[in-house]
Amino acid sequence: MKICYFTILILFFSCSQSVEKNCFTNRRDQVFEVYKEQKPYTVKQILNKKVDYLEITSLKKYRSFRQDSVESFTHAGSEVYEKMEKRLESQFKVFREKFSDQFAFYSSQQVGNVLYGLGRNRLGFWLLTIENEKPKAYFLGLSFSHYYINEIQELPIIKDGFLQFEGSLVKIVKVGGLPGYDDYSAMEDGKLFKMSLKDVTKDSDHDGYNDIFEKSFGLNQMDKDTDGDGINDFEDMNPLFKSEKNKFTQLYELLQPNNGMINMKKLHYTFQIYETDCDYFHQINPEARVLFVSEDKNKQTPYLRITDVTDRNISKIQTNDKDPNIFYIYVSGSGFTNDYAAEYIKGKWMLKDLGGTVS
Ligand SMILES: [Ca+2]
Ligand SMILES: [Ca+2]
Ligand SMILES: [Ca+2]
Repeated sequence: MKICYFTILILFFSCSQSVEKNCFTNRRDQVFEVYKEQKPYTVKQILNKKVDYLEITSLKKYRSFRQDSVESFTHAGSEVYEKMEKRLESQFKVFREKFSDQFAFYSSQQVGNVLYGLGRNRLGFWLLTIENEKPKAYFLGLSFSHYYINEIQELPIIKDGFLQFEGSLVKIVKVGGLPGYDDYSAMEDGKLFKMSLKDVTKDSDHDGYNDIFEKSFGLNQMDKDTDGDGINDFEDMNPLFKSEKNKFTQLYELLQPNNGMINMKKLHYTFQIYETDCDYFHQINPEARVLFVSEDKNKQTPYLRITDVTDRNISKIQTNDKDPNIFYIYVSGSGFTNDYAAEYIKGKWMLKDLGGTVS
């Protein structure tokens, strides 16, 4: 019995210690993890580490990355661009109605009574389907750090039970002096990315998210309810962690973006992704879907290790040596930080906006 008590005591101690370390600091320069730039993969590394359901072949005739990206993005206002916009608008009208603004839409194709499309959002590329008026999205697990898919494609996107996308192998080039701004450079053009529809649409636990999505973001693909809180992954606004209600979860909830009148519950494919190991942050009950990435590279999924899916972060809580009721906390995005002083008075947080910095 004594041993048992002792183990519990150690467990309790190490746990509360990690909350302290992962959630609090008394130094401004330690509130955020230090960003470490990674070396981009070579073509050989991309091919060696590619997911096994993906087949890559070379095309004889193709649109280069340069041609496709220049024509698609930089001619805004030109006649060609306007024609393309019009075409896209009518082509993707149905997708926009069914998926609202959750994706940028690419190619589409009707096969039998299923309408297929390719979508992209902050998380990556998705196969979209509309069948009997019902929209569904399946994550492809192709990191935009490595794969560029052409906006314009001559070949059909669905053929003989396979998805096929034309594109290039790319690397991200950080643009100096413009924080948070990435540019791409093609390493090899003329690729055909092929995956079977069977592999992509596989949803082993039938919770509404395909296996590739769950694996990529650390959800359990064999369990409908990853965090065991009684809410299925597809309906859970915070599917990775059980929500709790306490002083510090409330502080993190207050700092969530305001989505106005939009009902975020219906947007099953829109997530705010944060990189943090702080339990209080993990335990929030948010209005918009959240997913969390560990700060520790070794604990991240292979997909998240190579793909930067965060565009916003909330810092650790900075304590104040002189006044234990006052804390500082920082929200950061690409190129800006917003500073807040937070005071806990009679069970409620008073937030004071201290301004911020733009870098
Ligand atoms: Ca699933
Ligand atoms: Ca699941
Ligand atoms: Ca759940």
